Amino acid sequence: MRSVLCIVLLALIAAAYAKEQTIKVKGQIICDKRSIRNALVELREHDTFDPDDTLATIHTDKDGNFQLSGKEDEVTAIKPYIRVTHTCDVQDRATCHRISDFEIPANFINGAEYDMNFVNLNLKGHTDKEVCN
Ligand SMILES: [Ca+2]
Ligand SMILES: [Ca+2]
Repeated sequence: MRSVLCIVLLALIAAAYAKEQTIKVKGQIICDKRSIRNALVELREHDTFDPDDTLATIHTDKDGNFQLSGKEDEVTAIKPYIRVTHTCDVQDRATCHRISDFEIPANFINGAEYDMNFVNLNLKGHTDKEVCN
C-alpha cells in the first residue's frame, strides 16, 4: 500500500513539473537519387524506462515529402527523432524492410521547424536495422 502511495505521489510531482515540448520537422525521403513515395515516417521520442513514444505518423507524398509536428510533456528535455520504415537497399523486399532512425537536434525543441531537406536512405541512420518476416 505504501509503495502504491509513493508511486502515485511521484506521478503527481512529475505531472506538476512536466513541461510541454513541441517539435516540428519536414524533409524529403530519397533512395538511389529518387524520391520515395508512401514511406512510413514517424516522429518519435526516446524514453529511458518505458517504450519510446510515437508523437505523430505520416506517409510520404508522391514526391517523397513529409511534414510532422508533435508535442510531449516531460520533466527533462525530450529526445526526438524520426523513424523511416522502408525497403531502400533491402535485398529481399518481399519479406524484409529496413527501419532507420534520424536524431533531431535538441535546439529544435520548442524552436523553428527542423528542415531535414533530403533524407538519403542509402546512408545509415543513427540506428538502422533490417527486419524480416
Ligand atoms: Ca523522453
Ligand atoms: Ca516520453
